[in-house]
Amino acid sequence: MIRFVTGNEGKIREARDYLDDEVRQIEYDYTEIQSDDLGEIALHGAHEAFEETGGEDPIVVDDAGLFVDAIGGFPGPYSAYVEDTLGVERVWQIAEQEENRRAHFRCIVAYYDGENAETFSGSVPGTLVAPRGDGGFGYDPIFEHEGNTMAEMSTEEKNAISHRGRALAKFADWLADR
Ligand code: ITT
Repeated sequence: MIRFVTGNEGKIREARDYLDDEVRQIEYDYTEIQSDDLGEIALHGAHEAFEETGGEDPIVVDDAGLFVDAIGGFPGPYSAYVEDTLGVERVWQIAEQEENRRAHFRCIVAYYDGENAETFSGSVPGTLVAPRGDGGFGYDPIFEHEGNTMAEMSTEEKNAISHRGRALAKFADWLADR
């Protein structure tokens, strides 16, 4: 069993769709250290959650972000804060002013079981567009990849191409080899 630390049900849905192991959601508000490096943030969170929650099953923390090329990778590691404050629609309005609307999502899955610490990363390129679709979560409605926004994809379709899907695939391979 894997304990997946997140308040975001969308992440759990995608992880369950991908992993053979049982995925249990735990809500633990780990300290998000300030860093430009998603891996560092996620690993720190995984260690803290493992130490503080007292369980024995391995912990996974997933840290993700949207990086918009024309504005220096913003909002990047601050994506959750920007979603809460500006909102997804306003991020689109900022991108709309730019000729270059390329962006990518990145995801780091950090694993810690009390002994082994590992990170797995995934990224996906796309283009920002006016919001379309009502699946997925977060920035999915404004992120288009090969003609569809991620909010227009099923969980399975999104996992097949997404940053999280790619990170989870590496994680699943690593788990299977242990
Ligand atoms: P936890 O920290 O509790 O896991 P969160 O939603 O805050 O949940 P992140 O900090 O990793 O998770 O997410 C950063 C932001 O990026 C947040 O606004 C998410 O909605 C968004 N995000 C993450 N993964 C995404 C995805 O697959 N599609 C669209 N937006 C995503």
